[in-house]
Amino acid sequence: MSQHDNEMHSAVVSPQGIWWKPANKQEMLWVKVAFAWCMVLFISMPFWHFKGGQNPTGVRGRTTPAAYNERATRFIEQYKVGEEKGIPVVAPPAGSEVYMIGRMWSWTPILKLKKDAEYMLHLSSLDLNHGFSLFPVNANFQVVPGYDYALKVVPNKSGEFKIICNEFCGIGHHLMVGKVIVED
Ligand SMILES: [Cu+2]
Repeated sequence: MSQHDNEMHSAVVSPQGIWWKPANKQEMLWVKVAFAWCMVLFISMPFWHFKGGQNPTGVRGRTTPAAYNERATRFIEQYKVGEEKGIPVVAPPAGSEVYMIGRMWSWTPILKLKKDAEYMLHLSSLDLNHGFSLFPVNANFQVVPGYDYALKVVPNKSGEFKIICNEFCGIGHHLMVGKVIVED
C-alpha cells in the first residue's frame, strides 16, 4: 500500500499514474500490429477508387437553388401523372433527365421509373445539406445546395423504394421520406 491509496483526488490534485513504466512486451506487440494494419488500410485507400463500385457515375455542375427549383418544377409539370399527399407523382420516359428536389423536409417528386431503363437522376437541395439514401438498396449520395449532381441510374429491381434523409437537417429530419416506384 502506498501513501496515496487513502488520499482523495480532485481536479486540483491529480492522481498518481504509472505512465513512466515501460509497456508490457505483449502489449507493445499488439500496438505495433494495430499500427501496421492501420498503415495497410491507409495505403490501400486509393485502390478503393478503382474497385468497389462506389464512385458517382455522372457529372456535377454548379447551379443555384432558384435555378434548380425552376428546372425541376418544369420537369414535374411535364411528366406529372398524379399526386400523393400533396407530393406530385412523375413518370418520365426512359432515357430522360430526372430531377429530384431535396429540401426541409421532403423529397419531391415521387418518381415512377421503368425497370432496366436508363435515367439521368439529378439531385440538389434548395436549402441545406441533405443525404439521399435509397432504402433498402443502401445507395447513398450527398445532396448539396448549389450543386447539381447527375447520376446515371438503371433500376434493376421492381417495387417501391423509400428515400431517407441521412444527413441531419433539423426538427423534421425523421419525416423526410420520399418514394421511388419501379415498374416492370
Ligand atoms: Cu434532410
